[in-house]
Amino acid sequence: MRFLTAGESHGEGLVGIIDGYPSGVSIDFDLLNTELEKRQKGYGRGGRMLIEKDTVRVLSGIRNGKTTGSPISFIIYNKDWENWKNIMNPGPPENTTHVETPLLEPRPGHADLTGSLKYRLGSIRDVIERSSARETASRVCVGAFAKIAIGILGIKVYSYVNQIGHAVLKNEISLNDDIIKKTEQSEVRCPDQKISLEMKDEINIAKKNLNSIGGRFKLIATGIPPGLGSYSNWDRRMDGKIAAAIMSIPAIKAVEIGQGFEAGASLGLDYNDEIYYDRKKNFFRKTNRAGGIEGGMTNGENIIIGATMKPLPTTAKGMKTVNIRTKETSISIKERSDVCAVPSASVVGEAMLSIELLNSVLDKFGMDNMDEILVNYTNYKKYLEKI
Ligand code: EPS
Repeated sequence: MRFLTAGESHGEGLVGIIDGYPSGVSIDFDLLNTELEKRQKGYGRGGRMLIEKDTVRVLSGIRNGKTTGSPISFIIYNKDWENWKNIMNPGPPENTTHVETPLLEPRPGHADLTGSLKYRLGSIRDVIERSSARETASRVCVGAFAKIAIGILGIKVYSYVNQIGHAVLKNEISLNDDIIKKTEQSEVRCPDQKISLEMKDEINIAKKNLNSIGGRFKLIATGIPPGLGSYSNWDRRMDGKIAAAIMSIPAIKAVEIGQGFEAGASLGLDYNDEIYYDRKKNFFRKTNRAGGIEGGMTNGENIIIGATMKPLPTTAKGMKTVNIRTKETSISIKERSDVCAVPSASVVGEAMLSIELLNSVLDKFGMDNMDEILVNYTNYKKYLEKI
C-alpha cells in the first residue's frame, strides 16, 4: 500500500490517494472522522482549530461502504479557505485582487529559509503553505483506513503523551480500558490527571512568554503477530520502517523503540528480554525492553515507540533572523500558531504506525482482498499454535 497527500494549509482542502488498500473492507466513516477530530484537539492549539472541523469526503475506491481495491481518494476541506481564496488563488493572477506582501523573514527551525532557496520562491508564503503540519490531517485519514484493516486482525494502536516541557510522566503505563479512557479525556492526552495539569501549566507559561514548547509521546500497538518485517535486507526491517515513518512527522527530532535511549548505558544480561514458554501463551517475555522488535521483526510482544517533538518554530515573540531580500537582521515571522502540538502529534504517530503495520501485514499475508488476508493470517496463527 502506498499513499500520497497534497494540499496547502489555507488552500481549498487536503487530499489523499491510497493505492493498494485491500478490497472487501467495510469502512466506518464515523471512525475516520473521529480520528480527524482527535488530531485537532489538545491544549495549546492555536486559533485555527476553532475555525476547522475536519471531516472527510471520500471520492473513490469505496462502493456501498466497502472498499473495491481501486485507489481510494479523499478530500478534507479547509473551512479557512473562504478567508484565503484571494491569497491562495490557483488560477491566473487576473483572477485575484490580492496584492501580495511577501513574507521575507524565515523562522529558525522551520522549512522557510531552505525551502525558499531550494524552490526559488519570492515569498516564504509558498513554503509555509505546504510545510505546515496541517498536512498531517491527510495522514491521519490514511492512518484511520489502516487502523480499520489491521483492526480486523485484532491489531490496535494507542498513544499517550508522557512529557511536555518539564512535566514528565515517569511511570510505565500498563495499557487497560481505564488508562485509554483517561488518555482520551485528558486535554493533553496524558492518562495521569495530576501530570496532565502540570503539562497544562507548562503550556500556559510558554504561552505567557510568547514561546512554544515541545514534549514526548508513546505509541503502543497490541495484538501483534511475530514475524512482521524481516532481517533479510535493510529495507525490510520493521524498526527502520517505523522509525522513518515516525521521524517524518513534522517537528519530530528523535524516535526510540522500546527502551532505546537507555540501551546505550545497559549491559546485555540486563537489557535483553529473556524467552519463556507457556502452553497457553506460547513463547513470551516477562519484560519488553526491545519494544516488541528484535532482528528487524516483530516478536509478538506489544510494539512500544517513543518520540520527541521539538518546540514549534513559530513563536509569538519571533527570533533573530535575516530578511531574505535585504539581508538585514530582522525578527522571524510571527504567524498565528500552536503553542504546543504534542497531543496532536501523538495522534499522527498512531496513524503512521498503523500504516507501517498494515503494510507489513500485507507483505506477509497477501494484499488484494481482506478475506484472503484473514485466511492466511488464521493459518499462520494455527501454525504458531501447533509449534
Ligand atoms: C501551522 C500553523 C497553524 C496551525 C497549523 C500548523 O495554522 P494557521 O497558520 O492556519 O494558524 O494551526 O495546524 C493546522 C492547521 C492543523 O490542522 O494541524 C504550521 O505552521 O505548521
